[in-house]
Amino acid sequence: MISRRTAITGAALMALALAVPALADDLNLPREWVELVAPPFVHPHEQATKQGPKIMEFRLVVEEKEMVIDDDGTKLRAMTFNGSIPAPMMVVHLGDYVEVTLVNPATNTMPHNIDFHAATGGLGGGDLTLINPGEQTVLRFKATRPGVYIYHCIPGGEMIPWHIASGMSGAMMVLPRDGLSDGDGKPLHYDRIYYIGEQDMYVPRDKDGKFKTYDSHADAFADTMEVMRRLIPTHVVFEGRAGALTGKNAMTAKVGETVLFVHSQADRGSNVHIIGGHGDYVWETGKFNNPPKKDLETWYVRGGSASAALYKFLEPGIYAYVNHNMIEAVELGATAHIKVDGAWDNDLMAQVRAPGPIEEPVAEGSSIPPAASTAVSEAAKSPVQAAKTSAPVTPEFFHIFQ
Ligand SMILES: [Cu+2]
Repeated sequence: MISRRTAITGAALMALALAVPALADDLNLPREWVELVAPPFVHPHEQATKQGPKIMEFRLVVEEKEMVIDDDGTKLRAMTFNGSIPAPMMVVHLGDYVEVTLVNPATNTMPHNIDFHAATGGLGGGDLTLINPGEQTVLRFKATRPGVYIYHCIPGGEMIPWHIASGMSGAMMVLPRDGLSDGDGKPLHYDRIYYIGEQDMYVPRDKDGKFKTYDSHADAFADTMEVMRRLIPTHVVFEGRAGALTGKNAMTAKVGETVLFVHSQADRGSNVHIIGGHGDYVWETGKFNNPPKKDLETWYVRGGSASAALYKFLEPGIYAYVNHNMIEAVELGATAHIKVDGAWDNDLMAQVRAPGPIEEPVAEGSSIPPAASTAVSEAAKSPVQAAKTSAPVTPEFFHIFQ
């Protein structure tokens, strides 16, 4: 298996030797330097643009380091672009040129490179960007297909799955120049955007079942590969750590705001679901030349891809954003929260009756005893009171999803 994979990469490198791409000519286009930000946030960008194509400049610095991935202090020998898991999201427009400077500082121990799924040719740039510690390289490619795409390290052989599972993936969004649309010509806009990168992780345990720590990446390699080959993750997390987007780190929004959620998974598929919410418009495969699906409850993010989902929040509260494989959500870490402020809409949901003792139905055709009718209207007030104070309602599921 491993030698075959290596052979695949080797064959690609050999083919490349026969067709070496020329060094880039200068393009007579304006340049824009983009300062990347750590997920779940995304750098400022225009949704639709009247400007012509540009050269969009980005810088990614590889960091090999140890990172804590849960509240128990479990440590991963992580590898990252720009220090975060997932790597930062980049946004460009169709027809722009993406120019990425990839830096591998001398303090690192391994070669790294980058494969952009949005790019065409040369292993997505992997063949042109493999650099040793102490080197840097610059890759340019044209963004020719609109959509959300992942990018990841692809250094060859079993280094590929190891580097990816250690954190080396991120996302790029190529927006249509006139912005998103519903597929029937209606423009779609978002008030906020969040990028959620999901990653399965495989931390070795000692003979007592405790997670092991290692002095170096090299020390961790053999044990980690052994756990990875069994395909049973010890962690499935958003933003590199269980709880990275919960509690005080929850994503935020307001009632009436439309939020674009970009979700990537470089390895395994994921079943994205917002508990109590929906996807109004979902590009499940992430490609904007396909019309979005409407009113989805859950959408599938294929391993090695990203999806984009647009949702307008209609009720306040704490929403759980999960991988709806609930084993992965609750036991392995794939849960985030979205704290939504605003007024409660009693028409969309109300508690008709607060929990109480079971009573025998007395009135024919009704399960509610007439004597309880006053209690019913009293109970129904609780969401209304929340609306009056504009305090965020905390639905029951939030307590369930601690
Ligand atoms: Cu790498």
